[in-house]
Amino acid sequence: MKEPKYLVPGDYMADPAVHVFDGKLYIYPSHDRESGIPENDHGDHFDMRDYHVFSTDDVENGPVTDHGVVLSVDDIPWAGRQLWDCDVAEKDGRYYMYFPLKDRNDIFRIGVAVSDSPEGPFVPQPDPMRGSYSIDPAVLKDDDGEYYIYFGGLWGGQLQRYRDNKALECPALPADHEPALPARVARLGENMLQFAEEPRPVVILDDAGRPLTAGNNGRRFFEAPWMHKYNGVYYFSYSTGDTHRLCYATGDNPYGPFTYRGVILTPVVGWTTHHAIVEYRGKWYLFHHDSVPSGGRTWLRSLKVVELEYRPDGSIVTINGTDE
Ligand code: FUB
Repeated sequence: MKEPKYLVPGDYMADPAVHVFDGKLYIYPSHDRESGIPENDHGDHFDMRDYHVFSTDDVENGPVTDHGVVLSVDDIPWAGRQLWDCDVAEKDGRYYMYFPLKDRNDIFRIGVAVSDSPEGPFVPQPDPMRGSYSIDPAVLKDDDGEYYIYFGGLWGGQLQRYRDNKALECPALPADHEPALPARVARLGENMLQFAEEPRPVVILDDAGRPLTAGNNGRRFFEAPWMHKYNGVYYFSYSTGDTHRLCYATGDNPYGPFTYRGVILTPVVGWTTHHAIVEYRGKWYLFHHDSVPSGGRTWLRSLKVVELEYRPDGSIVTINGTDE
């Protein structure tokens, strides 16, 4: 596959989470819409209200099926506003959707909704996950059958409101020379509905073994965590937010620490960048989004896919985004 391809040209979809279930590829995106809310650093303009599920069995040439609305903000008992990036994991034939949503106090929490099918519909639990906060959940099913949930996002994603899993009285970003705020990871409990442990920091180190600093915003974590394994190595990838890159770091276990390795995707048209990395039928793909079709409106994003290449040493070949 030489050129990137738009997957859902008829609608605005973003933040793809992608998995292979029963041999088919399932895409779980955010559903962007025009809300009329002015753009700001809190992300109020990302005022999404439902999720659709898409599937295909031919990423490069095949049709993409829209399975319709599978969860709506109106069905979530604790809902305030803003359904942001979700992910779905399968265990024992049931499908668990993890989604960030602001509660009625305008605090992001992570909820779970359950289905018997990867196509949904998903039925939400009555309450958010205990001890959950911030945004962008992404779940790894590890080879030993354990599941790990990664999450977190700065600025509008509210991660700066927490330290050691406790809410601060005043949100605070670290000084430039201090370690950057990390994403979080927790093993999921047997029933997939709660954390099995206190979330831990996902630390990213530089080549000298020092944590990346907050001032290193070309490399440090901002939002959109994703975890995949390639040749037994754990690849933690993420968006750098205000420098608009997708970067990655590698490690030898799901908790890290991870060592910074490089840039996967340079900036795209639009403010946010977000992704999933998946192997399907022997090839690796980067699913992501940009705002080209909407003429650069940052809150109206379109889903894309492009093939991803690894070098023999396990490094990823950088892909050029659309903002050149
Ligand atoms: O879609 C809203 C937010 O924008 C996501 O949660 C972030 O990752 C960014 O893509």
